[in-house]
Formats: sequence, C-alpha cells, structure tokens
Amino acid sequence: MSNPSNHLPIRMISHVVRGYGRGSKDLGIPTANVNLEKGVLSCSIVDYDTLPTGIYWGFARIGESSNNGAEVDSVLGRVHTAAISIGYNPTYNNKEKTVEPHLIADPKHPKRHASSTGETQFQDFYEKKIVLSIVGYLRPELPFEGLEKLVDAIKKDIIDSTELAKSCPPSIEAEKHWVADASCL
Ligand code: ADP
Ligand code: RBF
Ligand code: MG
Repeated sequence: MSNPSNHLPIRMISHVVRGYGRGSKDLGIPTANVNLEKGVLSCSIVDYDTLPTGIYWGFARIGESSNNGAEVDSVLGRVHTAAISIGYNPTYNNKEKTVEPHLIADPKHPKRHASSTGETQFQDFYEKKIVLSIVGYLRPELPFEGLEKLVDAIKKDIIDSTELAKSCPPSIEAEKHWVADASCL
C-alpha cells in the first residue's frame, strides 16, 4: 500500500452508527463508528476501499458547532482530539472496514477517567453528525494476542495523540478550525 501519510488530511462528515458494541464492553474504550455507507463528504478520498488502514490521530466534532451554547460537560459541538482506527480490527478479524475515533476528553472533564490515559465514556451520541479530520499516521493496525495487549496499545495511541495535538504546525491547526467550522447541513 502507498504511504498512508500521502493521503492526509482526510476530512469526513457523516453519522455515528452502531458497531458490535465491543469498544466499551470488551475494552473500556468506546469508539464512534463512522457511517461509510451514505452521506459522507471527503476532501481527499473518494473511494472508501482505498482508505488506507492504520491507526491515526486527528480532530472530531459531534453535532452542530457550539462554542458557548452547549453545557460545559457536553461532548456535543466541541472539537476533540481523537485517536482513530481505520481498518478491519485484525484482533477480531472484521469483514467490514470501519473508521472509528475515540474522542479524548478535556483533562478537566468530570467524566474523564482517572487513569494516566484519560480514556472517557461520554453519553451516547449514536445517529448524530460527526465531522472528522484525520491528520497524522501513528502505526499499522495489528493482530494482538489478548485484549490486554490491545488495550495497552490503544492507551498509548491516546497518549501519543494528546501529545501531538499540543503543538501543531499551522497546516494541522487549520484542520482543527475546519472541524470547528464545517457545516453539517
Ligand atoms: P459500537 O461498536 O456501537 O461503536 P462502542 O462500545 O465502540 O460501540 O461505543 C461507541 C459509542 O459510545 C459511540 O457511538 C458513542 O455514542 C459513545 N461514546 C461515548 N464516549 C465516547 C468517546 N469518548 N469516543 C467515542 N464514542 C464514545
Ligand atoms: N484493533 C485491532 O485489532 N488492532 C489494533 O491495532 C487496533 N488499534 C486501535 C487503536 C485505536 C486508537 C483505536 C481507537 C482502536 C483500535 N483498534 C484496533 C480497534 C478496536 O479493536 C475496536 O475499536 C474495538 O474492537 C471496538 O470496535
Ligand atoms: Mg465503536
């Protein structure tokens, strides 16, 4: 496959759909599965079969943009840093390709888990609009032996994504603004 970084950034607007429900239950790390079937706008990838598999980081927003209207604790309307999986979850051998971001809570968010990673379970937001920009490649998706190793790897991805988001060059800062401002209509 070609270098995944050549495809970035990947911008998407779609809906959050249900997956197998394993993220929260098996791993304690929910992922918002992006509907690839319909209603997707993408600036750089037209054919989803060519979406390069791998683990990435980027920015995500759920629902209409809101800088001041939403409650402080709400996941809705804000730009979150995200750790994102694109592919077939080889630990589980999925047949369908998924795009699944885990949205990382603000360090002060009351629901943020007290672990060093801070993986967080917000309220459910199935069927809401999702705006996503995938900006950086972290690693290939891997078949792990046992869920504990998979969870450890995802936690490291969350830490790496958080660190990378702290000091963005202007081109990546621009993606954050695109996620904040893109119209969901
Ligand atoms: P599924 O297999 O249906 O995607 P998950 O166990 O991965 O199930 O849970 C995903 C759902 O949990 C999301 O669609 C969203 O509604 C909710 N959710 C809560 N917190 C988060 C978060 N931090 N990141 C992503 N989704 C979250
Ligand atoms: N699944 C894998 O099988 N291998 C991986 O290397 C892998 N890495 C992931 C990294 C991140 C940041 C996230 C959010 C998910 C990753 N997953 C991976 C997907 C995980 O298996 C999936 O989210 C759950 O099975 C719930 O659908
Ligand atoms: Mg999921």
